[in-house]
Amino acid sequence: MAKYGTTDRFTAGGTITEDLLHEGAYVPANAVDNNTGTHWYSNVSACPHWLKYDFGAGVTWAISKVTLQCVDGRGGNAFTVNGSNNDSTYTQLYSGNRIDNNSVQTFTFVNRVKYRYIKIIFTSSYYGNGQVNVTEMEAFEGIYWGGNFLFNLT
Ligand SMILES: [Ca+2]
Repeated sequence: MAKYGTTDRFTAGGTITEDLLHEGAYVPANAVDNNTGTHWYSNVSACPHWLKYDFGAGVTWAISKVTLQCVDGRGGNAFTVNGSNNDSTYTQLYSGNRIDNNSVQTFTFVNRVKYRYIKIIFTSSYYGNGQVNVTEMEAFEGIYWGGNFLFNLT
């Protein structure tokens, strides 16, 4: 069994941005404020829509686990998780689908590389017009010791 850190690395300490201007007051920061009563809503337009989290200069994490919580029938469906250290070239770490609209879902994957930027790209939405909601998202790293994982990550 893989093990993961228990500290959510998507916090108020970094910077979160989006692909296009969000709807209304539903700013990207609402997706990482640990408050399930606040929400990010993408621009009302076709996918893809994305949220990008910058841990900050000199801060990197080998993210291996992401949780996504959506509401209001506008959850993202197909999505990818991507990492970068220059915000230009991204490596895809995970590709999958959320199984329904409104539950908290956890996605794990093998990644041994520490990245400063994590971008989650939604390529389809459960909502007809392509708008995507994220109420909360979290990111956790795999656990290291001496530069190696302590366990089998399969
Ligand atoms: Ca929130």
